[in-house]
Amino acid sequence: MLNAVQRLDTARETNCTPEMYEQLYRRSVEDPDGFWLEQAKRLEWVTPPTKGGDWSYDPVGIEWFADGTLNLCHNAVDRHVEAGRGDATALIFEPDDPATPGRSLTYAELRGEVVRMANALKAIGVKRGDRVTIYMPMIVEGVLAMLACARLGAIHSVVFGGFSPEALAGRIEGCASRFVVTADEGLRGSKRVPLKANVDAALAEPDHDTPIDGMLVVRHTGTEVTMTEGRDHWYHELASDEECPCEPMGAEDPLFILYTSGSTGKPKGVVHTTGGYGVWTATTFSYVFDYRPGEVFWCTADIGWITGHSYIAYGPLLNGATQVVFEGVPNYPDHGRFWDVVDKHQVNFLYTAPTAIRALMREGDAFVTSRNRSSLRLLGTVGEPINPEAWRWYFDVVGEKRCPIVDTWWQTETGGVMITTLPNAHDMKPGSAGKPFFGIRPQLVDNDGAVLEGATEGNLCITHSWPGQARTVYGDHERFEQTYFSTYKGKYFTGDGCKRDEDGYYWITGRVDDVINVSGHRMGTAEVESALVSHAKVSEAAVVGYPHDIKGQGIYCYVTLNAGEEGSDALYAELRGHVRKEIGPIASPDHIQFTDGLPKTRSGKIMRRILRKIAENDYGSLGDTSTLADPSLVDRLIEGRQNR
Ligand code: 6R9
Repeated sequence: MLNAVQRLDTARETNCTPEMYEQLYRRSVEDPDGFWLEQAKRLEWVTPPTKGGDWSYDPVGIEWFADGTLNLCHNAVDRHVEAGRGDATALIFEPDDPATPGRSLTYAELRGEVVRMANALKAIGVKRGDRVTIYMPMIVEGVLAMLACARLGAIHSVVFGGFSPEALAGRIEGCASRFVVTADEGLRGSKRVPLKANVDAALAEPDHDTPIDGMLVVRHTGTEVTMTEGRDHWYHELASDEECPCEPMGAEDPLFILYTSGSTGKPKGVVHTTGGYGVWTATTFSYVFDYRPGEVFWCTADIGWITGHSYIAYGPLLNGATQVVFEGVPNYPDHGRFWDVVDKHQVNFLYTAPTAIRALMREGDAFVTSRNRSSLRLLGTVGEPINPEAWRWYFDVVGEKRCPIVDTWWQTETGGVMITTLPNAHDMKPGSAGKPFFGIRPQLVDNDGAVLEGATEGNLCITHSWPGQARTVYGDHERFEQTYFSTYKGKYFTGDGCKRDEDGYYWITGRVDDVINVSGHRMGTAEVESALVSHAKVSEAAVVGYPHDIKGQGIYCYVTLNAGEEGSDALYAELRGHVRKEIGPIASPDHIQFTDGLPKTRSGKIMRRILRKIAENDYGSLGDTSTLADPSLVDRLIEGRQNR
């Protein structure tokens, strides 16, 4: 099975043949500046750039197209209207409940709506350079808020609507954001998410000090919410149609901040800039999906994640594409919802996560085969490794063996797709992301940093910069340098393990650091640990990932309690609830094991390797436990695991 090659019987004419890929890739690494200045012409610049990349990984400083100026909202919206494509459909909104009416906006209408949102932002005082926190459901106004920030030159920081008030507060504070855009409530699988109430709770957090100058609230479900006089405003009351020109921005001016988890500490505010990110998302969207005018694209991600930024808000719109914006979930009203949406809107491209594919696969083929999917032309996955069984089901059942699959590996920090096959240019191998995108130079190194050649396995680094690369961590450049460029000096370290086969295909094996990937959501084990120890009864906690059939990885927690406390079912439930409250439902522990101690070295370091093996029920290969301060603990941990 491994390394099996999947070819398509019916390859259609493509924008990139195998020969073109080879030729373009070679050019992109031999003459990156020439190549990327050429690609930069996909965008309309106020001042076209004459400079390509100017970067160093030691010390770390990265610039692309530095002397160019442009506005990405203009490129995503106005430009298409000015070019006479105002009647083309931009967004098709599919609400959570299929019985409620949806909405569809042409590019001309989108322009009108973005202007209204930008004017409302202006009315609450937003100016160029301000940070605006967007905490929204998956509705059109979420995308509008992002584009409206870009129009004004404000920096958006979108926080996933599933995050708790505590997590939201940390992200508002982290970038001293004085403005918030939210909605009364969100809807997900008929459940209501109290977004406005969560913002109020976040702002009431004790460690929140940044004063909020203004909040826009979008009326979505119509539920009653508390509005604070002078601070909170209904969006529809401030929206207006006055002219609102696009602010010309320097290519290196920040476009957005997006918080993401790492192996240590609090989530980092990764910063992406205007020109490089714009060129990167426009170029990758065009090649990876081979999109043609009139086709319908659907990325099921939330705008709270990088995938929703790059392949909902920016990539498709920069290409003038038509796309579906979906508020709902794959299993509501039933497990056929994705395929209902595909048929209803004649979707040609479906871009989703392996966890969704595995969850739907488990429900059987009938939900799929009972729906017409003849419009589908290409399938994509992102977020975590896809196991070959799920890949096969996606290919055989969903795509009826007609649709190429692109398994796209990338990260919040990379801005857009980095490793993938290109449709029809490459054979596919189920489970392998494929080949590097143009300009990307992957390198595998061993733990000491020695470069590994040929077919091998190691830690995945990227040796040269690309336009879509994150430039810094907001307010903490040293942390940026430390996190990504210090493990292997002079290289960008991805945190992923990876194999390369004899055909030069890359197979991502998952994170090699203390980051876990639960249903495609990235989480630091340290974040879950600090949530657990913030509970009054908990003394210490260690959290590891373990293989989970649907989620990819599950969250396994080892917890020691304060003296006098006793583990019980009630406390188990209380701790789960506590973590959900501190971080959000995506961080719900799958297992909590109470233990009288954690395996530590004599110097006090927790031996996570052992905890991982025990969580995986793999006791045969615990490795050397002789350096443990208390070796007998291992047997007690195993016994505790078996009783779970
Ligand atoms: C886009 C996104 C990044 C981490 C990354 C890796 C995992 C993403 C993958 C994949 C295997 C793929 N990952 N795509 N692993 N195959 N096609 O997901 O960004 O949320 O920052 O997560 O996700 O481990 O390092 P982000």
